Amino acid sequence: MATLSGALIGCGFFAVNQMHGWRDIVGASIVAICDRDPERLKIVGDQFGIAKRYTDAAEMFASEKLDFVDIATTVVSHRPLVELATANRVPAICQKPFAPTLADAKAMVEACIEAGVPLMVHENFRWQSPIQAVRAVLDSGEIGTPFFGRISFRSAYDVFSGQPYLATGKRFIIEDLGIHVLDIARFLLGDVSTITTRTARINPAIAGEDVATMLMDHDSGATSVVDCSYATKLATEPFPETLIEIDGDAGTVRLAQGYRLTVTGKSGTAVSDVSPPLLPWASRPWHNIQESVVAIQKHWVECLAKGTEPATSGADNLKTFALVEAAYAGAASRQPVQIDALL
Ligand code: NAD
Ligand code: 89V
Repeated sequence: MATLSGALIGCGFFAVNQMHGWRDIVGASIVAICDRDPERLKIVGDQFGIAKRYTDAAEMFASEKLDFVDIATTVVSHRPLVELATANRVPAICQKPFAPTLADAKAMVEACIEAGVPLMVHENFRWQSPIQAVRAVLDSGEIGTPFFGRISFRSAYDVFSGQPYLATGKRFIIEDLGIHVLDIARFLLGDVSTITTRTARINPAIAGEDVATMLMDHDSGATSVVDCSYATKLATEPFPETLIEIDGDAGTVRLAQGYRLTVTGKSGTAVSDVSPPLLPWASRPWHNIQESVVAIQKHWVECLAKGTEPATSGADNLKTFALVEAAYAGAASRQPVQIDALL
């Protein structure tokens, strides 16, 4: 397979994981990087030995011959950068949250479809190996047809020291973390027709909500609860584990803290350890997320090679992003929100 030449835009906190990921992937390599902050450009360029460095993305597109671009900036720059990639006919990966608004996200998807440019949202949580293990149980038929799910992320981990912007936005946990958990709910139980949401801000030092509880109707007929909190102090801090309970008409699956998977179904009960591997460059407790970065990047390279649509394409992610918008609207109105009306 020919090696694809990629560029990364945004050399901040999370991009370091993406750069490690690219270094390990056969079939693609990062040949240029861009950050408007020269200090971040130098840190990441020196760490990963990338000589071609740009402070302006337009200049990079004009100077480099790229097979893809990996956009790892924060949300306000996503639409202009995806549009720049599209104008240059360069396939793009865009970090979550996809865009500041659903209208922006739709415009980005439209622009890429019109230009025939592949677009994937870096929605990596569903690629975590414990989440994939739950999906494999559902696919096996062992628990029958799911009728209930609880997808839960509760923690008191200090995310603000690594990502200070998370403390300042009017929107916090649904937009930043809930978006992943909502996507997992879609991945496991299918698309959603209605969402009802309650939020709270427990930490007085931040601007946005740090607790969200969402009740969803899935098109399959299943009901799910997605609950997220960064205000939950526990005996053993579970960050960044997503815990899962799914009940089917023939059994149950539980993904419990410590990556313990319990399946009770047609063949009895089986308990297994589905801990993610600790990659050589990874560090606990982030190794779960770090592993999923490599998995989604591999998926992108395979999709480009085969000409297939990524699982978390821009078009797919509109359905996850619509849940975020609907959750905020429903939290404000205290009314259920229909998803179809937004798409
Ligand atoms: P950050 O602020 O640490 O880094 C962003 C970098 O982008 C900064 O260095 C900034 O100078 C640069 N930048 C911004 N606009 C630019 C532009 N127009 N051109 C060039 N450079 C530009 O942010 P972060 O914490 O690394 O988060 C980046 C994105 O990754 C966010 O969207 C965040 O939600 C997402 N994120 C995803 C995960 C995940 O697991 N998928 C985890 C953490 C963060
Ligand atoms: O995955 C993320 O998007 C991160 C974190 C896990 C801290 O919420 O921002």
